[in-house]
Formats: sequence, structure tokens, C-alpha cells
Amino acid sequence: MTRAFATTIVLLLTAELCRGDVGSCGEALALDGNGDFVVVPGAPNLQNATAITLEAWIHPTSMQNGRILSKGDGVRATTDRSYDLTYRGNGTVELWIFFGPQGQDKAVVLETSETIPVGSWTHVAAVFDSSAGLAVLYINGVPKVTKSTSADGGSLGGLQVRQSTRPVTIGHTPPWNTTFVHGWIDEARIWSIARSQAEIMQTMEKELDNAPGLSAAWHFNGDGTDAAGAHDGALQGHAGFVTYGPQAVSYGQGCPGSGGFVPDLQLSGCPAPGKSIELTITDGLGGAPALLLVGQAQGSVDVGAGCTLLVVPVTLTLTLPLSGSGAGLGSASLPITVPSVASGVTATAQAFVIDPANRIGAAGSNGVQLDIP
Ligand SMILES: [Ca+2]
Ligand SMILES: [Ca+2]
Repeated sequence: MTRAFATTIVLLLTAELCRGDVGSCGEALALDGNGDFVVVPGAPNLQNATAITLEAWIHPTSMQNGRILSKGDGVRATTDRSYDLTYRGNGTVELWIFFGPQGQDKAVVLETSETIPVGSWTHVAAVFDSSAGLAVLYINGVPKVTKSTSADGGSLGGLQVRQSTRPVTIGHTPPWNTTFVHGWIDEARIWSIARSQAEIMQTMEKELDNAPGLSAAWHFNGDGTDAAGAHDGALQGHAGFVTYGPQAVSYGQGCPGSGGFVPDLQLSGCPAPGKSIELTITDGLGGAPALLLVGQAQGSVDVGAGCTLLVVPVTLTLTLPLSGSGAGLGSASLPITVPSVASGVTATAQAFVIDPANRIGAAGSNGVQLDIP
């Protein structure tokens, strides 16, 4: 498997580095299921009457009834409500949309038969399109429930989403204490358009700052800021943030070359199958070649002059030219798409920069270990 990973590294040397990691790696809103949520002041483009799309990633810690995205008082079909995207204590997902003025008993309810898992990420999306007369509930980009009629049997065509006076709330609908999400939410978005399945799938794993029809996008990367507009969220209770996904770890000691500089090796990105990572060497001798050693376990073999081989066994050696010139000014980056066949693999890497200032003819970097889930 490691040899397959190494071979694929060679094949993908020129792979484009893309950012598309939400749901695999990142930072998310963390809610403890009791009093924690985010509140966003209401605005017309958070409840567009004729077309709306709601999206979020949800990672329940335990399964209890939880409101992912809602706008309204959560009372009845006739009260001050626009919509609720929610899941039940049994894990089924529901979309409720309310139509017309308050007092009118007009709603559509979509409920999945399948359930979302505890302890892993699921993408949920809900679309209402008045002109098409359709409401669709998606799980991981796949339409699961589609309806063309409201609960009273009338057509959805031409209906208008009720304009609630309430804020948008993420992770809860106040004041109901049985609606707190216990888990993590990432990349919640509200659109003023009805997005297609293709559009949902194209962007579900990406962070979006701006796009036509995008009213709000909460990345939850350490705060409740809306990246798309002015709909910043305020954290309530003990709402906080969590970093999720696999992380590469640095280990061992490098050894110096020209000017006493020790090359540094770092891995950034999202080290999960199908995702993009980047290995970067810095602080080497500019203009010199670097040998990147790839292996499957940490090693500690004294190779002299204070240098240690940190990768054992070496299954692949790549040569990377360092840019720049002069001691400590050389750097190089290697973008890699992690292949799906690498799932479950441990990979290690170390760089040696060819450098006559060291008695063994090279300066060594620290090691990097990556455990691919
Ligand atoms: Ca995030
Ligand atoms: Ca709490």
C-alpha cells in the first residue's frame, strides 16, 4: 500500500493543488447540546420568498433532536416561522418550510427515511423553488425526498416563503430546549436561489466567500463571521470551535548545512484520501537539489556528522530543485493529491539538501509522519 502511495505521488507530481476540504479537514462550530447555538439577525435575503437553498455539514456527537438551520418561533404551521432544517433523535433529517402570511396553515414537510450517523460528517441541503413548484432534501448531494405539494395537498408552485420576524439560528430554535444540536456544524450557507444538484455537489466540500445568490456563508473557522455578506453570527452559551481531520506530525531532528541552517520539512493541507496536501522544504541551500525520502515508518539511523536518517525503509526518493540562492534561502513545494488506495496507510518523509558544508554532503530535515484515515 505504501509503495502504491509512493508510486501515486510520482504520478501526481503535477497535480493541481485545490482547496476542497470541508467535511474532511478544518475547523467547525462545536455545540454541547445544552444551551449552545449561534444567532444571526434576520434579513430579507435570509428568507428569500421565491427560492431558497439551505446547506450545512453536520457531525452529531450524540443523537438528539437538533435544529441545524432555522428561522422562526418553532411553534406551529401558522405562527412566525420561515423554515427549519433539522434532524430527529432517531437520525432522520427533516425540512419544514412555511408559506404565506402568519395565520395561514401552509407548510411542506420533507423527512428522509435514512438516518445520519453519529461521529462522522454528513452534508445536508434543502431547496425550495416556487417557480418549479418543488422542495428537495439532499443528503451528501443526493436528492432523498422531493415534493411538489404542501401538507394540505395544494401545489407548491407560486407559493412564497413566509417572512418571519425572527433571527436565523444555527444549532437550536429558541426557546425550545429539545432542539439543541449536540455536535459540530461546518460551512452553513443560505442562498437566495434554488441550487441544482450539480451545483450543490460542485461546492459542498469547498469554502465559498462569494457566489451569485449566496446570501450567507459561515465557515466557523474560529468565529461566527459571515464570509459572504454582513450576517455575522453571535455565539450563545458555550458554543466554541473544534479542529477536525487528520494532521501530519513532525518528529526527529535535522542537521545543519551552509550557514548553520537546518532544512525544515512541513506538510500542509488535508491528508485524507482524495484531498490535497503539500510538502514544503524551507531553510535549505538555495539552488541546490533536495532529495525527498518517502517511507512507511519512523527511523533513527545515525549517518554521521550529526545527521539521522528518519525514514525506514526508504521506498521512494524524489529530487526537488530548491529555488533561491544562498544559505538558508532555498525552498521547494510538492503538491500531492492523496490517492484513495492510501487509506489506512502511514507514510513518513524526510528531506536531505545537497550541501558541501556538511561532512556527509547533505543537510537533513526533520521527519514528517502522516497517518491517512
Ligand atoms: Ca470550517
Ligand atoms: Ca452548553
